[in-house]
Amino acid sequence: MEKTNPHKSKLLRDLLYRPEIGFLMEAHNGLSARIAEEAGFEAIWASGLSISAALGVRDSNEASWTQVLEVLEFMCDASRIPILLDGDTGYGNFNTMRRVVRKLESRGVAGVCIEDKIFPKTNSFIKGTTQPLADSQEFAGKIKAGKDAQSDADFCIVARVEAFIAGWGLDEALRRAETYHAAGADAILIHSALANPSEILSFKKEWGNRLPVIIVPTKYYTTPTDVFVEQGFAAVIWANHLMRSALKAMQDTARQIFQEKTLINVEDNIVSVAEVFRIQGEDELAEAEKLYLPAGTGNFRSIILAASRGQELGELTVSRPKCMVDIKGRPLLAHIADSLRSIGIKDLVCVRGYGKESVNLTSIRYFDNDDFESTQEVFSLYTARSCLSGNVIVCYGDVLFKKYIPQELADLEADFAVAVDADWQTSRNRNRVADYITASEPNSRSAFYHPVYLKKIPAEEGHGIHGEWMGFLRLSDRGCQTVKEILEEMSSEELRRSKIPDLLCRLLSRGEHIRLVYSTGHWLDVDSVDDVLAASRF
Ligand code: SPV
Ligand code: MG
Repeated sequence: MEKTNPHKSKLLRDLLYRPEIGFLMEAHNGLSARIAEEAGFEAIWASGLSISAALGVRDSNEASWTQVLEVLEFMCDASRIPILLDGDTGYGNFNTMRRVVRKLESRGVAGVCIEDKIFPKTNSFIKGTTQPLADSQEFAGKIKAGKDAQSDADFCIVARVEAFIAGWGLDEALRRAETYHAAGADAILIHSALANPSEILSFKKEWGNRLPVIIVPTKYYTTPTDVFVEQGFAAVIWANHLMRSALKAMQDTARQIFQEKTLINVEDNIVSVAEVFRIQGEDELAEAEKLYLPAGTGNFRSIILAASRGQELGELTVSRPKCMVDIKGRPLLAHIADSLRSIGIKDLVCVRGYGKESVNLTSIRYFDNDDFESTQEVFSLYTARSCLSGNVIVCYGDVLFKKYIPQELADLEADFAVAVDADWQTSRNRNRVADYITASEPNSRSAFYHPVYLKKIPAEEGHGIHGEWMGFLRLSDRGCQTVKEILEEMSSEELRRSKIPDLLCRLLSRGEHIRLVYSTGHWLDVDSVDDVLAASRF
């Protein structure tokens, strides 16, 4: 969607001056301009009648010329083909005309047509014969002023001769056309309100090819287009037909919905909302977002694995699973969901198992691992494998964490990434089960500046422990596909007994690189009654 196309005026000039006839379709706003272009038209007639009608006013200069200019700006932005503005009488005298031309050029309009009537004008089909014509010398001065004002040599000024409309004959039409030619007009528009083409044909016969001649067959619409081709007209303007067809469609739809008080019978007769988005260019915006926006988390999904009961919590988990244990008045899962949402992850998926009826927070999609007693986390993930696509953060349903931890994972451009607590000794002192890891290097200032990778999980004695895996796994779309492949490769026994660290081992043995982000503390997995108490202080 180019804002301005420096070649638009050249395209219009070429259309008018080439031997073959050209066709201009009326448009009156950005949408109809785009529709005209998509239909295949080479140029647009920015009709005064249609623009005023679309604005809900009369074709009598009720909309000011700067308001028309605003409309034109949208039309130019929305289309790549040249626009010839129906500039009425030029909206004033020669001085207004100069200013109009400069403004049109700056907006990317390719040309303007002015008619030899008096401001404020009246539409030619409203009591045309009673309409006074402009003094031809004064009108010629307006054309000359416009030509002198343009800075783009290709910008076209079309002189519209209204002699037939006003009830004058061929001689007056020819005399005026010649005066405007001499003043510098680039083309003549000869208008007629007859239901047959006799006036315009007689004009063309006498005028010959002194300047290109444009016609508007709104009233003599039954004339075959071949006639216009044969007589050598430069261009035909279909002057108001998008506005009139839209008007009919809108009237019909409005009446029908008003009468029937339902949309059921109209839906199939109107375009889909998707078509509206298409013509608005949503695709282009989506592509641009990929180029210019930080990846963000808006397109992330999180899969929360929360099928186990958490037997270690004793009585607390008799009637509900660990993820629903109360922490400061709300279930643990609600805190997890809040943290993920706070970094922009809206698509939350939870795999539940034990006490699944009680796991019922809203705005979370649930999958059920009904085999929770005899399976481990990988089986839960397998249950939700249909959600393994796009950017995903897999996490446990029993972990409290500061939101920067998943945020840092999301910010990494990696197919696989895990969060690791470098302060593992503190938790080791608490004598609890933990997944210790070995990394490509220990946490340090330098680790902050370049990529660190997971090397072993569990850490191998001798290689040293560099941290504790916190239960987060970030996957890109390719990462998701790889994990799905591994899940499909696993025997059913492997699927049932594997934990996420087993999955990480398989990724490593396939030669995948797993990025690692260090933090120190700022998370807590709830494994004991003491942890629940600690969680309340978290
Ligand atoms: C317009 O489309 O606004 C025109 C053509 O000026 S006509 O309505 O035929 O005068
Ligand atoms: Mg008009």
